[in-house]
Amino acid sequence: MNRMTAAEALCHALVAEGVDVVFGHPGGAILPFYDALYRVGAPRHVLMRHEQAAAHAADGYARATSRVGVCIATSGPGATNLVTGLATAHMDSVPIVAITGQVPSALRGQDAFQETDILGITIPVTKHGFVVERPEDLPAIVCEAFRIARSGRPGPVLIDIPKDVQNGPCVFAPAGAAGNGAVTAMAPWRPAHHTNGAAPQTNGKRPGPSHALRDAAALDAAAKLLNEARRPVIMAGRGVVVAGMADALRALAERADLPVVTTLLGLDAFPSTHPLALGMPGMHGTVRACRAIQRADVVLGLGLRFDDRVTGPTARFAPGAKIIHVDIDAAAIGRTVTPALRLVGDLRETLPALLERIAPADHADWWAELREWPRDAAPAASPGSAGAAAAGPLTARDAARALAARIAASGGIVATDVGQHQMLIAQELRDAAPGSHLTSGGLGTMGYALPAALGAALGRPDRPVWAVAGDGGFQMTLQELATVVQERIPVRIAVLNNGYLGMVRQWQELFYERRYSASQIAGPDFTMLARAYGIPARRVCHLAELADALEWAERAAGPALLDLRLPAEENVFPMVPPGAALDEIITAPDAEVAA
Ligand SMILES: Cc1ncc(C[n+]2csc(CCOP(=O)(O)OP(=O)(O)O)c2C)c(N)n1
Ligand SMILES: [Mg+2]
Repeated sequence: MNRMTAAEALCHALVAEGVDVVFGHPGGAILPFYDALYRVGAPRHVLMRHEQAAAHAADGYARATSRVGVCIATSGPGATNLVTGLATAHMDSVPIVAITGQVPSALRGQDAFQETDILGITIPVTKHGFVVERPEDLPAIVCEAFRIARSGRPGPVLIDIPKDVQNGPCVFAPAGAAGNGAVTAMAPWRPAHHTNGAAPQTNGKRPGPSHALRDAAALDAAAKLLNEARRPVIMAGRGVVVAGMADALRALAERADLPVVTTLLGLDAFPSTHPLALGMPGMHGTVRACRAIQRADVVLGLGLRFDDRVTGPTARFAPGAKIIHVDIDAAAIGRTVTPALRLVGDLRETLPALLERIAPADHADWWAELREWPRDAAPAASPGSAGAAAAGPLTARDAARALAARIAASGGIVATDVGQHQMLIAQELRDAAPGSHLTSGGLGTMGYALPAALGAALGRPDRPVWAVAGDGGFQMTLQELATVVQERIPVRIAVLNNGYLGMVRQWQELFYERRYSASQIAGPDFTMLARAYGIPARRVCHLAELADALEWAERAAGPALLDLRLPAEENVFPMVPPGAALDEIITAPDAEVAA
């Protein structure tokens, strides 16, 4: 038992949760915590240049490590700057704990300097929020916040602490803390009727079989549907990655010869070069994945939301299929598509239970049909044309392909931003290991890549980490180059620089008769900018120079930046036009490929 201030107890409580690094930016209302941090000396603090980036860094750290990420901000503008990052994490089920300072209790409700109701503002974009009213409550609240963030369907949790409460007396007993273990190891089983994370503590023990048995009838029914299916398809989402069940998914698919589609956030749940892999579904998915879904008689959805970018109009989604939707979040089931069967539960329970019930099968006729449709988004360049292509300008497709190959070959982690480059990397990345493809899928947050990569690099110092951003999104958070330098974070940065808000321009070209309204975007010379921050940089204009530049960046001892100059008007295909059904997918006209 140690007497101390609540601010000091907060430092100790974070350390007891296993937190090794926090991302934040100080200010008046959080100064007691920063003073305690100075005196306690732990956890490590990374000073971010903007609080949005602090939240993205915590998010990138969490996705790459399967641990809880932590971000810190002062009251008022510091706290509101976190909101986009919290919403990003909330949409993609990423466990983070955000700690905000608040004006002293006596001033609350007076529109005091830098007062804002951050709890109220963040209710729709967090899993839970706390205001700490009494200093002695702080350790238990921290413990509870971490438990909620990582349990069930993970998500962001806010802790708002008035300044006087931070200064108040507190007793800290470390025994209560659970340890910032992997989400997969710590998340307790959540029975179907709990929807807000309020599951009982299990002290990290795996649940017994009784819960699974309760759903035995639904599991039997799901297995029957799958065993009798002639054209089955598995759709796997981020839930498979969160649950750490990529191996079980593979076992299930291989046992019954089941084709596997992986969503943008589930790309790292199943190896993309596996013979059973169909690729990504949805707006920029593969023809094979999209057509398979439309022809399927049974769709098994595992840990995904069936969001609109994946389904297109739900009335025309998988028209011949009975859908089995398996998810830990009961509220996610039936929100968009109407399943024939609902299975609420933890994939660590439901997947093995399903596997037991699935009979070996062979779907040769189905595969004969599936193989008629291309699985690659774009054909590989023919060997004869390679020389000509190398001498010509670098295309976005070639840049993404080379980057993805390099990152995969080095066992790297990639954080992408939002836009054309994001879709190209998703299409080109091969066999990403779980936790190695980080992107803002649900919210589609530009500016995510650099701070997320920075957080991932601190969480996984053993792996090369790349930020791949467009020239538009990069300009939203490039101030974090200073953080990268100050903290000596060896993140590699590739800016896919087409001089446009490329994805917006693509829509304007295809659907607004080329009226490029506000989509042309100027930027600085990114190589000079990087050097101004102290980061070595290279510009690449031709494919022939790319391999060398990638190798140079990979070998750099610290951060490095590549400015990849691309043609202005290249489009990303395949594409399901907005409002169209998945089988109305269009592929690139020849002229596009050459453009
Ligand atoms: C914060 C935010 N603002 C606006 C958008 C809308 N948006 C989606 S993609 C895009 C263009 C991205 O341009 P760039 O970063 O250059 O990437 P590119 O598409 O050119 O690869 C925009 C503006 C968004 N997703 N996020
Ligand atoms: Mg661009």
